[in-house]
Amino acid sequence: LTRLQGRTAIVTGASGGIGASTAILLARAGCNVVLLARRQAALDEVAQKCKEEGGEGIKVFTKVLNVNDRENVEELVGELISAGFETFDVLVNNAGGAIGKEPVGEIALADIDTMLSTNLVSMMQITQLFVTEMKKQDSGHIINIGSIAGREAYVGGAVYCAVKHAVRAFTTSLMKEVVATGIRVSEVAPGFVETNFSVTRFRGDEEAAKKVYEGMQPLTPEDIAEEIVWCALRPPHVQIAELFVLPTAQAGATIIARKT
Ligand code: 8X3
Repeated sequence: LTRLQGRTAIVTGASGGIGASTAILLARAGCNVVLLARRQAALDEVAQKCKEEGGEGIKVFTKVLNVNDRENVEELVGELISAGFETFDVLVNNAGGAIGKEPVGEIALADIDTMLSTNLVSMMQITQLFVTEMKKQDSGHIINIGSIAGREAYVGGAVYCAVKHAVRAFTTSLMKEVVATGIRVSEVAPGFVETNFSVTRFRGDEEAAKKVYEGMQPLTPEDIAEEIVWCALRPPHVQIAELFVLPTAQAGATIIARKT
């Protein structure tokens, strides 16, 4: 399929996990990629892979961006236009994550703030920037990464589940608002995917993170990247409104079949 050739995709949280895999697959599909993340070295590595996959024909642009740095985010569209990007075709809002598993009553305010601003406020800000451009074009595709946590609230996930439910609500409102335009809106909501997600959730405790996926086969970042790119590759009149993707051994946030 050549539908993404010569198009431009913006991916947040592109330095690792689902974001990095998605950027690489988009490049392979012939798409120009704009990679946003906090860590330059990791971004450079992903950019290199994108260039290898996409070849001479594609543009790869990286920008170190803390998505919570609101002024820098605001400048993004202007910078991309100066760098020669003419259209903004796909936006993958992937940046986000969970911090801690404390019960309500014991959650640090700083962690609440970080989860809200990373998963929600910055996603909303970036979406507003690009939906404005997409409306001018009367085309574009906004793909938000949701989660099983946006469908099912679980013990130890009060804030993360709340923000992912909010991501889902925001995505649905947006889809309804742009129904009369050529803009498509999708939510891709995975269950367990083995990335740095759990390491961050457990504040760097690799052992605790590993335990999450013990005795079961989680999804890989590539699995979800394939789904994201599949959504983007549908013809313009086809909108995958939502895609809920679980490992075969998972049937709910806490319904996991483990082989011991
Ligand atoms: C997915 C992570 O732990 O909610 O966002 O399944 S989890």
